[in-house]
Amino acid sequence: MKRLFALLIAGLLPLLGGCEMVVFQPQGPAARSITELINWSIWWMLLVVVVVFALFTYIVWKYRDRPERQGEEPPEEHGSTVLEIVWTVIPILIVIALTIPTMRTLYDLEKPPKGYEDEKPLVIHVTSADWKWIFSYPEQNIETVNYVNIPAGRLVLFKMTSASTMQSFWVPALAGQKYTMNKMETELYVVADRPGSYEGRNTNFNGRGYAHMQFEVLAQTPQEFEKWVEEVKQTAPKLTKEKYEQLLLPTHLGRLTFVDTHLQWVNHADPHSKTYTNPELYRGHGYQGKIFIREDNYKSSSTCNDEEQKALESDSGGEHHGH
Ligand SMILES: [Cu+2]
Repeated sequence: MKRLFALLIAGLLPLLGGCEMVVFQPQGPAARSITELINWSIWWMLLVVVVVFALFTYIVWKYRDRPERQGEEPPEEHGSTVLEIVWTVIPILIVIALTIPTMRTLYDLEKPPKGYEDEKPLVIHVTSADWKWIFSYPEQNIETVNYVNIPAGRLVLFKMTSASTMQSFWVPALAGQKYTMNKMETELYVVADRPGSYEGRNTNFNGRGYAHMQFEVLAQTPQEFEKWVEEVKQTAPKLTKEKYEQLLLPTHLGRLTFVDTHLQWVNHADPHSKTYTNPELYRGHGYQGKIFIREDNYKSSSTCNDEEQKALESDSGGEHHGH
């Protein structure tokens, strides 16, 4: 038995060693405040677990069957006001202790982190498509696919949207998860403490390519970043409209780099933008992606006939009201 237990432990140790708890190793102020909140919550949960298990053990031990009791049962308690107050007030206090820091953190995450309030952010537009991430640097006039370089120690503002279905942007080492949605914009402030490579991924299931919808955030020194921008400007091909439409097809792509950004033709965050969602590509479970047809103006042409169009106009499903 002992040997079995030792074997089990020996077998589990490498698993634990290989497990990177990236959420508990924050590399920026936003992720740090989330980690602090998680730790705070874990302490309170531990307190509850410890108290409950201690009481359970004590009660089981205290009221165990003993020979001198001879099957005698302890008296039942009825309506103890003191106990009622105790087990109502304690949970309320715990909920308050969890709620206040949670709300404070959530609201703080919407703003630039402390110490960066007055800094002008580097704005990077994030466009998610099936199944890739497109990053546009309007100021630098360059665009990347599936990787994004940022200067470490500088405030970065990601303005995020989706060219198609809803996706979710998460770089656990740097910030919390946030959704990207077509025809609307979500914002995420990020600062990386120091240079390093961080993994980002989509966390919202959106079809068969979902699992591999990953990207790298490379935080560089400001000098390295400037050098990289210059290099891209000199060596990368120009982004054309045809090339961009190809990018939006539901495919996996490696890393790509371009001069110019797609923002000159379309900003998918604009409520009146082209959706670039081709309903034929969403033919799942025997249904075409109906909610997309109505507003679909893929390449400015309608793909459905008049009857279909009428049927869809009377159907109010699929409306997306703002948040
Ligand atoms: Cu939405």
